Amino acid sequence: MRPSRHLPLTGLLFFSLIPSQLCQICVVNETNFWRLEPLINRMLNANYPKGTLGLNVLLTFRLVGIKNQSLEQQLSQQIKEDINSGEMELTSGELALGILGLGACENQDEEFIHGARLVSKLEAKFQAEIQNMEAHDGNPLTNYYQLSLALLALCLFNGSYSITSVTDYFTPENKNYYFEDQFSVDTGAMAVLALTCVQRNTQKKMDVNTEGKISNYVASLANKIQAEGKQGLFGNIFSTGDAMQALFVSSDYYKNEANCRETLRAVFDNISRGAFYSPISAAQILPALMGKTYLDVTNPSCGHNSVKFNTCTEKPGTVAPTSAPGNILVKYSVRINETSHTEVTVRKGSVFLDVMKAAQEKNETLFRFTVEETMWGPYVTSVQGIRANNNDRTYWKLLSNGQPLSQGAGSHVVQNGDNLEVRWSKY
Ligand code: B12
Ligand SMILES: *[C@@H]1O[C@H](CO)[C@@H](O)[C@H](O)[C@H]1NC(C)=O
Ligand SMILES: *[C@@H]1O[C@H](CO)[C@@H](O)[C@H](O)[C@H]1NC(C)=O
Ligand SMILES: *[C@@H]1O[C@H](CO)[C@@H](O)[C@H](O)[C@H]1NC(C)=O
Ligand SMILES: *[C@@H]1O[C@H](CO)[C@@H](O)[C@H](O)[C@H]1NC(C)=O
Ligand SMILES: *[C@@H]1O[C@H](CO)[C@@H](O)[C@H](O)[C@H]1NC(C)=O
Ligand SMILES: CC(=O)N[C@H]1CO[C@H](CO)[C@@H](O)[C@@H]1O
Repeated sequence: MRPSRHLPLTGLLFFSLIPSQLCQICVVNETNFWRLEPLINRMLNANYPKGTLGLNVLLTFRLVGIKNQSLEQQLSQQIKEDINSGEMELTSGELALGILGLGACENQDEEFIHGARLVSKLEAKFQAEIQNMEAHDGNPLTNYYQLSLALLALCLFNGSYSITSVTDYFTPENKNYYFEDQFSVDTGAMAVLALTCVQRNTQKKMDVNTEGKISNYVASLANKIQAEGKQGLFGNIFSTGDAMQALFVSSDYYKNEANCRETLRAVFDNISRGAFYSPISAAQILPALMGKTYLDVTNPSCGHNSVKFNTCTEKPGTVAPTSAPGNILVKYSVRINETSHTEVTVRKGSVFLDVMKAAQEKNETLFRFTVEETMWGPYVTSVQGIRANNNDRTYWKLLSNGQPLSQGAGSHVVQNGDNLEVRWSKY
């Protein structure tokens, strides 16, 4: 764990070295690099029909230093075009991810960030989130995962943000860290990264009182993340990458080698079972496994690595169900105040969304629905014409046999006899 080059230890340099040294705690070693190849191949072989769908992937490729010029260029080109066309309004989190990805590890896209005034646009979006909270009972336009991404990008790219807003809105008790009273590990982790950046930002002078507050927030959120730990995972497998990053920068947890081994074992196990099938899930876990955090995006060490991966670039089969012969019968219901039931027959290997489509064909009035394409796949936005709304914290919750799904409608494979449900809910 020695610094790679001997440079004079000026005060400033010393400061910038501390964080990166703290990060080199729990990293996959050379013997195990092959285990990460499925993650990289998922990202390489996916399609990114919209710029926003590749945001996390661009950031991850640059941050961990996987060099693939053609994909990198395609992804960065797409996001730039999306931004220039102005056709669709980016959310705060999308723009923040765009800035982090475009600006990661000092590359030519930095000119675009300045030219298109992306940082001041993000300042406005951060403000708009806060205004929405003031107007709508403390509910942001999007969510605290995105608010945290926005704060992080502003902090790393010299944007301005008000310290008072930070201390007012990021208190660990804020309801936006919780969904249905359950602490959201992903959300808390992103906030820890953002608040840690704010803490370390020497540009912004803070009084002792404010400094103390922010370090209390960080410590408390890190504790909440650790409290959600089980068998090395935090929250679930899909939040563990973000949680690892947060713990790298905010706690001693991974200084204990046993903790590191336990997490890596669980993650390797999940990789080998194909759990990180979607490129976004691969993109969210890979940085932590290579000892990187989003705070490293502006570090001189960003993108440096000596790893040679064996990548394979053949297109995988379609994500659609393997056309196994035979049909299965499942129950499906839509629960609002009353419940509408039906039974549908779908092909073996079908996903939740196929069931929704089959039900819709049976009775359009009861079972019509809409989805929106997101990085995680199709997000169910309305059923029976009733739309999810962030101002009211309403959403369509997906369940199977009474249990909430840990994947979306486009990914969750259904089994014969399942009792599937979409439930009008409040988070
Ligand atoms: C905020 C959030 C929510 C909010 C979204 C509304 C809001 N106020 O923003 C609420 C609480 C409603 C929610 C619901 C669900 N969520 Co959610 N959510 C998140 C979270 C914390 C941040 C998403 C975000 O803003 N990302 C940043 C922006 C820039 O990216 P984005 O893709 O454009 O964001 C949009 C989509 O992610 C979408 N969205 C949110 N959750 C999900 C889940 C799925 C499967 C899809 C397709 C889309 C989607 O909402 C975002 C805002 O519009 C992520 C954590 C993470 N690691 O990403 C989990 C996460 C994406 N959610 C997850 C899940 C499982 C769900 C549910 C399926 C749970 C359920 N059983 O019903 C439902 C979605 C059901 C549906 N209607 O299709 C999982 C997905 C895992 C996977 N492999 O698919 C994640 C990763 C959490 C986790 N660690 O398990 N979610
Ligand atoms: C790499 O890590 C594994 C466990 O994660 C360990 O068993 C092995 O000894 C390590 N190898 C080297 C070369 O450090
Ligand atoms: C980069 O990725 C593309 C697919 O996205 C692939 O066709 C190409 O061969 C890759 N190049 C290298 C050098 O791995
Ligand atoms: C932020 O500002 C500082 C000081 O002006 C400068 O050294 C640094 O390069 C800037 N960072 C970015 C990402 O623009
Ligand atoms: C459900 O019932 C409550 C109380 O009767 C009513 O206020 C609400 O509007 C109903 N919700 C829907 C979506 O119909
Ligand atoms: C759909 O369900 C409604 C309510 O139960 C019923 O009135 C209608 O006839 C059904 N339509 C079809 C096409 O079955
Ligand atoms: C989908 C999947 O493989 N999940 C597994 C991830 O690892 C944990 C701990 O090893 C298992 O409990 C999950 O079943």
